[in-house]
Amino acid sequence: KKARIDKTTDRIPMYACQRSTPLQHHNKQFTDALEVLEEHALYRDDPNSEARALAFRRGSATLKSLPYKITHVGQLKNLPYIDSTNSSKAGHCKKIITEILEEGFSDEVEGVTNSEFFKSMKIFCGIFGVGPSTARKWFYDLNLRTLEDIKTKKLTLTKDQTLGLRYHEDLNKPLLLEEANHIAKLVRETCTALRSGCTVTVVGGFRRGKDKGHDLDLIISHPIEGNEEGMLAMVLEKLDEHFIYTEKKASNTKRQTSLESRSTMDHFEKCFSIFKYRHEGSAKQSQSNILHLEGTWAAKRVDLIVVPKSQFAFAVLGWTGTKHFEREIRRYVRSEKKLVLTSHGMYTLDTNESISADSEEEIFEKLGLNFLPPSERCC
Ligand code: TTP
Ligand code: MN
Ligand code: MN
Ligand code: MN
Repeated sequence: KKARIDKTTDRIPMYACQRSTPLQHHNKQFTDALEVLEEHALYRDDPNSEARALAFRRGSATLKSLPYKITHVGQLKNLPYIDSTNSSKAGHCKKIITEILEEGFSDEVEGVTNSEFFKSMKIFCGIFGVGPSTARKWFYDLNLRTLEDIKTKKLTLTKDQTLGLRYHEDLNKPLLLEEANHIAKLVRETCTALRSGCTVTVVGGFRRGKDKGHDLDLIISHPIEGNEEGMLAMVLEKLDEHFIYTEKKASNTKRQTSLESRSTMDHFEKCFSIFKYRHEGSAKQSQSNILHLEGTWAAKRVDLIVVPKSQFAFAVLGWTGTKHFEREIRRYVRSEKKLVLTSHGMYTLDTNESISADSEEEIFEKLGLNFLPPSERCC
């Protein structure tokens, strides 16, 4: 087995969904650098930036799946999206890795990291409700640079952005596993009390085994098809005092056809929310500190998604991520299997027939893929 791993000429599968990618890997120095360039590309607004970003992510994803550390340029030979004779984009990844191997750092990456544009865009996009296009307007049109600039300037903000600024400090602290488990438990107990048999499943980064994240993603479902209906409104009402903000998205029951599958957005009834997380022992703390009579709490992002049983396995797969894993498995399915995979189901590309599945394992099997547990989808 060891010999197989050390042979650099061995072919690494092209698609990230065909190989194991653990959370902890051996090439962080290189993948961090490539992901800075990916992030920078996503901040920019030229017609090629999406493709550029993807190329950096693909190169990074290849490195994350290697069971050894890259120590010399020769090991890059034949690596997908890094060593390719006919791709200048792969060449760019290779150039960066080579620079880091030879100099210990990459001039280009350092230049981007230290640029005013990158630093400001990172701050602005770190505000809940702000994306690259708003951030670019603030940077270029209004000449804003810092969080202070945003707070002091009388900007027209959306509801999201107003709250994003108000709770900026809280929302930019990572949500810890222990806190996520507390919130999940509360939502689960509330749901099952409202309707017996209701299930609440942790998806997103925490399902992949991360010990912190930027939010908590929860799928609400029920073993009897249809019994999940109405759960979102009920649980939000029951937990009203626990939420600072809830942004509800109505479900779009129109069946997603293969024609619409390009859109990565799904059609589930869901809610992007800000949760008022009360710290453990805060009541005790408040007694000893007269200034904090209400106890201490922090704003935390929680996503709730309501899913009918027949789509549950697909929704769990689609919401477990990473975003790159989802992109890769969908690309594999379309190109190699002539099927369409979404968070709602699986369909034949030509006749749009639905193919059902009751578990993630069954989906992988029907796609001719070896099963990857969530902890191996960290690409
Ligand atoms: P995120 O919560 O954005 O990311 P994450 O949980 O992987 O990482 P973090 O710890 O930073 O929160 O998204 C989780 C998954 O949900 C991701 O695979 C994409 C998917 N998703 C959808 O399918 N539809 C949506 O509308 C959104 C917002 C996410
Ligand atoms: Mn998440
Ligand atoms: Mn995220
Ligand atoms: Mn989320």
